[in-house]
Formats: sequence, C-alpha cells, structure tokens
Amino acid sequence: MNKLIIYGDIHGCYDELFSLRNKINPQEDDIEVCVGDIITKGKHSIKTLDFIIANNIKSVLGNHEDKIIRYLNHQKSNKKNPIQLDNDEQSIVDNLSQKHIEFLQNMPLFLRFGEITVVHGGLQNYMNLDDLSKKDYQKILRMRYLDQNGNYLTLGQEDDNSVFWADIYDGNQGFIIYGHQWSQEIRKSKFALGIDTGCVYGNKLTALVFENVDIWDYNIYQVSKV
Ligand SMILES: [Mn+2]
Repeated sequence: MNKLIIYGDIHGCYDELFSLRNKINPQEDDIEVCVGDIITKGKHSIKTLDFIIANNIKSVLGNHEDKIIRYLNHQKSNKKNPIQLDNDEQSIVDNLSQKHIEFLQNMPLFLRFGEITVVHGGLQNYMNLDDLSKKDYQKILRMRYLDQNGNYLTLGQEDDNSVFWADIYDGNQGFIIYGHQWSQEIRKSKFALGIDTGCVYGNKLTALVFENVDIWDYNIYQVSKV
C-alpha cells in the first residue's frame, strides 16, 4: 500500500529535510508532497530545490515561491520591477536554472488526495478551489487571521478579536493540511492540520505520513534544526 508523505515548510533547510526523509524511508510507490515555502530564508534553497526535483517530490505553491515567480514575470518587461527582493531572494534568482524555474512555475495552488487537500496558507468557507478569483488565489497563499465576520485580514491587521482561519473552517474543501503559520507543535483543528513547526526559525521540521490516505491514520515524523 502506498503512503502519502507531507512535509511542512522547509525554507531551504536541506540538512533537516535530508535526515527527516531518511527517517521516513519512502518507498518507490509512496507519494511525497510539500506544503510550499520550500525555498528562501534558510541556507540551502537551491540545494533543496535540486533534491526535491531529483526525488520527484511535489509541492503546492507557497507565498515565497509566488514572489519569485512574480518577480521573474515582471523581469520580462522593460519597466522597473515593482517587486523588491532581499539579498537571499536575489541570490536564489541569480542561481535558478531553467529546470528550477519550470518547477516553480508548475507548482499548483492545491493538491487533493481523497479527502485530504494540501494548500500553503488556508481557506475561507466561501471559497471553492475549483472556481477561484485571482484575489482568492493570492489570499490562499497568505491566509492567517480572519475578523469576527470571517473577512480576510492582511499580516499585522489581526487583534484580540481575530480568529485563525482553521478554527472556523467547516471542512467543505476537504481535510486541509497546511503550512505558512508556524507554531512549536503541529496545530490541530476540526478539519485542518498545520504542520509548519518553524524549522528555519530554530525549531523543527515536521512530516505527516498517512497510511491509505486516511485522515485519521497518520504518523508524525520530526527532526530538530541542526
Ligand atoms: Mn509562507
């Protein structure tokens, strides 16, 4: 029986990905997926990208890959690029091969495996993944907090009355596995599991391994930041 293996935000933490994957020891038929933000911030973004491509690991799009892609798209025009890169992002862009760019451009917004849906950020209950506006597409990459009426809040707009999207998500787009918002431990909600455990911030890298693609049947694998 093949397993579904889902990795949390890697952010260029190649050594941790390598040892986490060794611990899991994926077999030929297993499916490996990342929740996005595989690059930026950490030390080894390009090496991580090479490893992911070489091992046929899939990933949904993260906001950090989205930024790089939007930057590259703007570079095709003669106008000044409106997207500003930091030094780390600039060095990634300078070292991207055509193969890397193709991989980044083909990262899907979401992946579905039976009842399991993988996205980077999160969803609002009105959203239908098969019929999204451009605006909703961008929100899904960045979703964290909503106001009391369920409206999207941008980073920094949240206050004591805000709610984390996963805590009011009703499950209508499947059981969601997501990253983006890091916490010390995996974050369990009724219809969602957050698996960004902040490796790049010195905490740990997490993967979930599902047997039979059953939402109740999984094991947690983790390695600490080296
Ligand atoms: Mn993110």
